[in-house]
Amino acid sequence: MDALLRTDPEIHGLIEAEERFQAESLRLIPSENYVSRAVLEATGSILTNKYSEGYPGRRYYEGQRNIDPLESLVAERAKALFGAEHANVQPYSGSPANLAVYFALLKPGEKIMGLSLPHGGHLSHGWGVSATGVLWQSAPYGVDPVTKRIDYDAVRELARRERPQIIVAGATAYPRLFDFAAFGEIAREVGAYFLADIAHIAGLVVAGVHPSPLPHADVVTTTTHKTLRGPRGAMILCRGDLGERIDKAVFPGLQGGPHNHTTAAIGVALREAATPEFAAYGRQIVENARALAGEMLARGYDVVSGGTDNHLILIDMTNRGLTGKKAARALDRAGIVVNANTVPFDPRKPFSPSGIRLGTPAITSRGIGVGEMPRIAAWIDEVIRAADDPAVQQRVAAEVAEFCRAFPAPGLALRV
Ligand code: DSN
Repeated sequence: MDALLRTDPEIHGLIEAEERFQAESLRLIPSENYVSRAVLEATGSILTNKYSEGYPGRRYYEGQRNIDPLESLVAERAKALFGAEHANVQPYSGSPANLAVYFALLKPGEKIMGLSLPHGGHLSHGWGVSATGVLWQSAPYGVDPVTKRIDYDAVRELARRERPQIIVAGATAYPRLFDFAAFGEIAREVGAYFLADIAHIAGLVVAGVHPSPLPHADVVTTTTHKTLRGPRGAMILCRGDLGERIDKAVFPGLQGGPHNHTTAAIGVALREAATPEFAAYGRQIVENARALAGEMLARGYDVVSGGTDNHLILIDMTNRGLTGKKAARALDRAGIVVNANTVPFDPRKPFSPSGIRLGTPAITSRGIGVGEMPRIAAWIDEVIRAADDPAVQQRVAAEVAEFCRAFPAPGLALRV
């Protein structure tokens, strides 16, 4: 980054410091990852210079001789990888992608039925403070109070009563598999569209370790930067007959020009994801998460739903006598990066909730395996027990940095 260093040493310094932090810390936020150098190169390419409002062959600006084939190639890769009839690769990120789906398929004031935010759903699934909960009515479903899993009979009953126009299956903090076939049946029974938001699990779907929502869903949205290990962006996959409505909702409905550098980087990530190595990576994410959940359970932690089927683990800290925020802050000081998270039926507010959320996609990208999970769990436990002890946090941070040296993260230029 020589030019950056010469032009703007302040920004250069912050990026370099962040790179060192990413290299030397255990990144356990389940929505984060380390992209490859190839993805970074495409993201940082000259494609950022070009405007391309419209779609391949139907643009509002000239000079699309390279952009049209690029966008078509990436959309074809998306369709092939997920088995979709239509793909739109222009959404800027996950929330705009979901907004575009509602804008395409619902009239204002119609009803969205998604997983409630404190039970693991996403803001953009109709939650009140999101535009999706302001412009449309919302009838959220939750998880079962005992099992902390989705009760499909309860979802069916709610759908029959509420008659939503769209049912959303997807989550940011649900550690169990989604039964997409069941959601599809319920949606068809009540005459609703079925949207599967697979932002968190797209890489697991590609790897075959989570069932695919296709062909049960009418529309599938995903971000591209979580388990899929691409740049910050999103895609909408849908039935062929809905393609035109979805495309119109993205542009001109909600967005201007697509971010072509991101589109290219999504293409690179899709190519990487179509390899046997990526399938092995997806399997390892889940094995690591299961092993880490088992280690935390063995240390007496209240792992929500008793374990995990995917890449994430939700832990209720109430029985440890501290809030999720306090635990997450102590871990951060020790070089272990997680986020505080609500747990189902949380009596606390989202900014200072009862739980923490951990995930294994990023550490798995470093080649960290099941054999290392006892050590990671022991560090987490030690720091949480010493949440008020900076000396313990500093010592663990040094140990974590040393450990990370043995597992270089993909994409980082810096070798520590
Ligand atoms: N912010 C994402 C996550 O962390 O799960 C969801 O949008």
